[in-house]
Amino acid sequence: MLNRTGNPVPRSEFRNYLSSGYRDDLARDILAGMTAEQKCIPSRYFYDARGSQLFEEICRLPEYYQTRLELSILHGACGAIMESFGKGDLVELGPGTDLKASKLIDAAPEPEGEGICYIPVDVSESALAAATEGLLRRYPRLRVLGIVGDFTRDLGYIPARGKKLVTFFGGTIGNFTDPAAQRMLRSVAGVMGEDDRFVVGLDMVKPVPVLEAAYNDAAGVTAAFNKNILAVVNRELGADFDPGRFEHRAGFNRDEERIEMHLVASAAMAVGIPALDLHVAFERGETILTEISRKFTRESAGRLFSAAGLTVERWFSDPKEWFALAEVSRAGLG
Ligand code: AVI
Repeated sequence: MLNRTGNPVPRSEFRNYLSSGYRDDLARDILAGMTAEQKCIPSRYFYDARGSQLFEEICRLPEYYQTRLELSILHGACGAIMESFGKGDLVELGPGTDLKASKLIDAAPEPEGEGICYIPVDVSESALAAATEGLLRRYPRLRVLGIVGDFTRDLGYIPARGKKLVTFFGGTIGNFTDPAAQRMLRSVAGVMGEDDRFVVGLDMVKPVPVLEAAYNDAAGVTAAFNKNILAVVNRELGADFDPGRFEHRAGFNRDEERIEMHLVASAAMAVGIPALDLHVAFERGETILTEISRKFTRESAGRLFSAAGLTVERWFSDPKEWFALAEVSRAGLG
């Protein structure tokens, strides 16, 4: 394709909208989290280079059914999803690998990515590059607009034009508290038009032993992933957490329908965080909450969506309904 001056239009472009620094956010969150009654560290800080590598390992674990199930559900659903989408902007919030986007692009009515602009949104430019390189090679007509930004606050930068299919895979919506999930879903609803669709991956409520095994794998990868968050705080804020003196604990909270992941102090200790001029005292057995992972039913997910102005149009799931993709539209338009 040529532009007005006769030069070829580049097929990919990246725009960086990251505003505040990662370290400033971390400092603010650690100060709040270490002075709260239930100490906590937000789960977004798991994903430094080592944490992202450990998470990829988790996705391949026999106990961690989610990634495989979601992919097989998408395999069965992509034809129907792409038939109604046709072409336009394919927005992926927090892309991991290029696997899911390529399933969708393969199922598009037109070949080679014709008519599709893939718009991945992620805080990591290298994650965006990894997610898009292979796609550009595989689909010679695909265009890419990478948005380097935080999908919890930067969705306003997604161009308002034509038709959109927004995807949020991996069950990550479950890592948000209800108010945070509401804010995020509302901001997605805010960029959707009448014919646009939003496909969200949801991990569903299932037998507790299956859920708990997925977060307590025999190889100890999830434990290493959990403890790595302390290494992140040490590196970025000069703290002296000793990961060896914390135990990994993950269990299902039936009332809240969520897995809660903690780091448990195995002895009383004091931890210094020089960048915050803070000393944190731990009693033996005291915990740091590092992650919640909510599990849904169709009813609880429907309530979450409708409170954010979204309506479920279709469900896709495996026969046991252990994982599901909800295809939602913006309610009340049209
Ligand atoms: C990214 N997220 C959906 C994962 C989950 O299952 O909540 C993160 C994870 N934590 C431990 N294992 C995987």
